[in-house]
Amino acid sequence: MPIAGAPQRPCVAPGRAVMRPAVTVDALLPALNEAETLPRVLRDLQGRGLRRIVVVDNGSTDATAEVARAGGAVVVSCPERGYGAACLAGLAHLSASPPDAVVFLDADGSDDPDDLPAVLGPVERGEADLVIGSRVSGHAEPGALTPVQHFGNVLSCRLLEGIWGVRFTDLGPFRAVRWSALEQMQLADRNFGFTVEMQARAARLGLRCAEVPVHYRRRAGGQSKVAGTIRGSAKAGAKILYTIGREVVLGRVAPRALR
Ligand SMILES: Nc1nc2c(ncn2[C@@H]2O[C@H](COP(=O)(O)OP(=O)(O)O)[C@@H](O)[C@H]2O)c(=O)[nH]1
Ligand SMILES: [Mg+2]
Repeated sequence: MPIAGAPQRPCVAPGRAVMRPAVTVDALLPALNEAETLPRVLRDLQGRGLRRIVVVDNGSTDATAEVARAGGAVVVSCPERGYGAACLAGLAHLSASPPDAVVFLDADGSDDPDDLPAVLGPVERGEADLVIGSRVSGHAEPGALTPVQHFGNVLSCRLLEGIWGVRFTDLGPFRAVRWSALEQMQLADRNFGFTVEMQARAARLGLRCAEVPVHYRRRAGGQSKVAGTIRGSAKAGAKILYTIGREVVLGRVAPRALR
């Protein structure tokens, strides 16, 4: 069932066999020093029916902001480093005129915009509040996901399933979420825990979760800040486990509205 008030008939963008989303969708890309990869990512996102493409410049020291503007994106500045801080700054910006749904993806060229219709599909059809693009059930280019990421995914997803009975195979960055679900979730994690916080809270609140397979490529240039370094992986892993644990505790003690 389409979202109330949204145009119900999808149309096709000229020159591209991609459906225009039947709901208003804004894209949000956190970006820290991604000037090398952003032009292509933004080019590939054009003509796909997105209302706005928002790049959150996360204190970059390169030309990320300029490149993003030149590529047609709205640039939001968030000097406080952290993936979650960047995402939250982007959401705060969107809240002035919220879309029906937000699609998150990385600025490093790893996610494939051709997968956008698949990721948005369940939200558009009114079947899901949160859709995760799974790099595990989809196709990850050799080397795009490290063994540590594979292990972390399996562990986290087993925990999510064991605790809340919701089955995911990945904590991937390419995801679509309904605005009303974001309002309910009140996400707050300011760094590596943001993606898992979203999944754990959606599961805990009984929101409708879905997963679709997506492609995942090695980053197209620039430098990895998380999975590509031992320090980044260790910090992310610890934060992910902490976030799941905290969500369990919150489920027991949070006010009824958040339970
Ligand atoms: N790790 C990290 N990523 C950030 C931050 N701010 C924005 N990002 C963006 O988040 C995305 C994921 O980061 P990336 O370095 O590709 O992580 P990896 O794929 O795990 O190696 C990229 O688009 C980054 O530019 C930040 O403070 N830390
Ligand atoms: Mg990456």
